[in-house]
Amino acid sequence: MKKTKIFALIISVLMLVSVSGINALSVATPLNAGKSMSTATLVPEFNKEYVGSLSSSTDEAWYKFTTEFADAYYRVDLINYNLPEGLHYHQNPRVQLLDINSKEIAAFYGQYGDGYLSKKLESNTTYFIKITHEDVVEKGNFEITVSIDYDTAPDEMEKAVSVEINQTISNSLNGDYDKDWFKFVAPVSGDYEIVLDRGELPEGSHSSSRCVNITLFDRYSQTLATGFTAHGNNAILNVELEKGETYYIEICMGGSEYMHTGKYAFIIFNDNADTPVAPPVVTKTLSSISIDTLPTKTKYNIGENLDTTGMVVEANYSDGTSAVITNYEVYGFDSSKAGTSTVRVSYSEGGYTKIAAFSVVINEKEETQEPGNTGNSSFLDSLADFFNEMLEFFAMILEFIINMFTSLA
Ligand SMILES: [Ca+2]
Ligand SMILES: [Ca+2]
Repeated sequence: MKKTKIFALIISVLMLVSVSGINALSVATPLNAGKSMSTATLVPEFNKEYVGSLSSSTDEAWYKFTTEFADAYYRVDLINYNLPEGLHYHQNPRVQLLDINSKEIAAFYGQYGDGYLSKKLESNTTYFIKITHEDVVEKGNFEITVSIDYDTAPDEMEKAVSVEINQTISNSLNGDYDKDWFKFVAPVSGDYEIVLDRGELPEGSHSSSRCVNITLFDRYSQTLATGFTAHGNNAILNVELEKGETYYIEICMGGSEYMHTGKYAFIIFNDNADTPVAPPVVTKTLSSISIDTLPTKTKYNIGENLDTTGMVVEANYSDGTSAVITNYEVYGFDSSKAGTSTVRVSYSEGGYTKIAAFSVVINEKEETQEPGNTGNSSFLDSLADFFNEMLEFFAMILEFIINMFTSLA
C-alpha cells in the first residue's frame, strides 16, 4: 500500500471516530454535578439525558430538581458509561433520592452498573440526587435522566376510573407500588372474560409476587377472581356477573417487582352484551408532540401572565399520523425575573406523556418595540429611555414651579 493511501485511510478512520464521538455527545448533554447538597446542580429539563462523572471513592455527584405536578411519578435513571461495575453492590454506582432534610426517599445500586427508581413525589418540592461509588479510582462517566410519568388511573378503589366493556383499555404501571383501579357496570347478566396483556411489563415467573396482578372485586370489596401474567401468558379471569352491578378491577405489580414501570392493556369481554361493537385494537401510540405555531406573544414584562393565544400544538403518532390537540397542559412560565423563560407543553394519551417546549423573553422594562424589529434595538431602547427620563424630569420641575405659584397665590 502506498504511503498516501495509508494516510488517507488513517484520516478517514479519524474522521469516523470523531463523527461518532459527536453523535454520542449529541444524545446526552454534559452537566457537571455539585460536590455537596448545597451546591447541587439543577437538572434543567425533565426527560433529557445528562452526563456527569465521579473521580474517586469519596467523590459525590449532587443534582436537584423541583417537581411540578401532583399524581406524577418521577423516575431517576442511571446508565453507567465507564465507571467500575460488578456483581457486588459496592462495585456499582449508588443513587440516592433525598428530600431537603437529607432524608432518603429511595435508593439503588445499579445492577451491573445501570438502574432506576420511580416515586410518586409531592408537587412543587425540591428533591436531591446523590451519586457515589465505593470502588472508583479514576474518573468515569455516568448518564442521569429525571423523567415524569403521569398516573392516570387512581390508586384507590373509591376513585376508580370508569371503563367500557368490549374495548381495549391501555394504561401503565408507574413503579413505587402503583395500583391502578378501574370500574365498570355489567350491561347484561352472564359469563364474562377479562384478559390482561402485560404489554411492556416484565414477564415474571410462576410466583404472583414477580408478575402483573389483576383482581376483580364487587362493590363490597369482596374478591371475585384474581390472576397474574406468568411465562409470557395473559392473565384471564372467567366470572359470572349480574346485570346493573358495578365491578372493580385492580392492576398492580407483585410485591417483589413493585418498582417496574410499563404499559399494559386489558379487555372485559361479553358476547351478549348490548354495547357497541369493540373498535379495532388501537396500535398507534403517541410518539411526540410539536408546537406547530408559537403563541403570538413572545415577549413579556416582569409580572405579566402567560398568553398562549395563537399557539397550535400537534400530537404525532407511531403510525405517522398527527392531529391538532387542545387539551394539553402548559407550565414552567416564570415572569418574576428578566431573561428567558422556558415554557413546557405536556400532553398525555393512552398512557404516554410527551413534552414540548418553547422560550419567551422577559424584559426588565416596558417594551414599545415592534416584534421582529431587531437591529439597533438596544441602542434605540436606551435612547428612548433617556428621552423618557428627561421628559419625566422636566415634568417634575414644571409641577414644582406650578405648586410653588399656587401656594404663593
Ligand atoms: Ca398507573
Ligand atoms: Ca395508579
